Amino acid sequence: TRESAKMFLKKNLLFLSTVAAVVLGTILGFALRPRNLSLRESKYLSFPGELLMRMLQMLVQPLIISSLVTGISSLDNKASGKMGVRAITYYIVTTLVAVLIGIVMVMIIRPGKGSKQPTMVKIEDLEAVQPTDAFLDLVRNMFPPNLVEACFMQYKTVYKKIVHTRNVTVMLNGTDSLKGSVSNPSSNLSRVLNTIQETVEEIVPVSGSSAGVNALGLVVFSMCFGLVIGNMKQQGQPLRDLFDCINDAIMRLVTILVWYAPIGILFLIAGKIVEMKDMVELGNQLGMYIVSVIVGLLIHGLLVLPVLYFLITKKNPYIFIGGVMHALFTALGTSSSSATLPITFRCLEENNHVDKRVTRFVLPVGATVNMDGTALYEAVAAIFLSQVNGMELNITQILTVSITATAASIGAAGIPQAGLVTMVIVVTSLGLPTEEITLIIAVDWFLDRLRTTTNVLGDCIGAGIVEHISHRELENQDDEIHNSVIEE
Ligand code: DAS
Repeated sequence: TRESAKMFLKKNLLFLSTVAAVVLGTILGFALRPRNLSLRESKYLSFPGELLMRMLQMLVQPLIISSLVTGISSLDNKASGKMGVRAITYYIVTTLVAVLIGIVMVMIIRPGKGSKQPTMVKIEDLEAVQPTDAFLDLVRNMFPPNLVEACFMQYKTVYKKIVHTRNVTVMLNGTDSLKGSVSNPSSNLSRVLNTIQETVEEIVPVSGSSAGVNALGLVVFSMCFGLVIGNMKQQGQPLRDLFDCINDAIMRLVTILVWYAPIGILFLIAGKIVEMKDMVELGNQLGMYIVSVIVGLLIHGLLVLPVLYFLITKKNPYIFIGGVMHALFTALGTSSSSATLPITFRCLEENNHVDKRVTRFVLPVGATVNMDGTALYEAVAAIFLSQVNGMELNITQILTVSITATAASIGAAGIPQAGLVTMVIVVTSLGLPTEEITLIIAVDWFLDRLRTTTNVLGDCIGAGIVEHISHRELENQDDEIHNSVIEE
């Protein structure tokens, strides 16, 4: 037993340390809250976590390109075509199921019912930059910006506009008229509100689609390039070897980085919990809204996806999920599917032994377009906001929400709070004013973690299912390689 305990520890040390990081980060965060740290101090606290995010982001772009190009070019067109169709079918089916679960939950729990509780949205000014911030920026930018970074920068700039623009305390209370005190009396409330309104609208073209499109563009480019060099028989071999080698090199970098991840996650969570002082007094409405999202995500993640996995593969889904727990906790800590991608690869290939030709194809696409958690969340949030505004949705509007929530989740990039951004599409499709979204911003950082974890779980289950269905093509491919080696 001592031997087996040592083996267990060695095998799961990383996973256990990530769990410990989430727990300790939460404890540290709550221990520091009474200290009322300033915005800058909480930024310092989460700095090690931000470094982790940037190191992971630095790997994501080359990882998506090299894994997709290698994955697709290593399969013949027929096999990759079939695998692609299966993956896309899985994505659409599971995302629609997630949306339906979300709609049922929010229609049963009806969190938006009853009078609108006063909801305080507290937004603070960004304090002036200090030399120490400049130093931190220097360290931060040691990791080369890249396309994903470009999305982040655009996204961050606009994100700051919406969250840290004004020193505003806006009380949205029961009646339609907005009452509230604006800390700098010079600017009147409506001007501030339409500042929020225009920035909310602004963020859709900038970060919702651009981050989504950029990440999506990267995926589409890599798939086309992989298809082309897959068809360049002998001539393409050096390129195929090159990308294969880049992929292995990136995964070696991940192996090094993965030891730092728990430390980064600890400070990421602690920093977020300290910042949580913007948290609104949770009226029972918002409380029930959070319950609707969480119950929906749990049903989808712990029931629907495992049952689907079992029905198709006849294997125990919970053992499969056990193998990816490290990736799920990383998603919980970073609230970014694309930042978790390097660890998702490791978990599926090393713990669950999923064929690399499948993971390299399914995971990069999945992390960008397959977001069950986000789709469910957007359906719940949009319908919650309509309930808060006393709207009764008819079947057409319900269908509209299903379509727009699915589309918005595909458009969302795998970056923090992308789902909040693309939700503007769903809210607008219901004819609701977009500044309603300020109602749910304060709790979004928490729900983002949970929906991102569900997104990553959906990608993992998808890889397991696609591998199972495609095992015949993969075996044929192995035989062909085997025979050609014998011929040589
Ligand atoms: N945080 C996004 C992700 O990485 C999901 C979201 O914001 O909805 O999957």
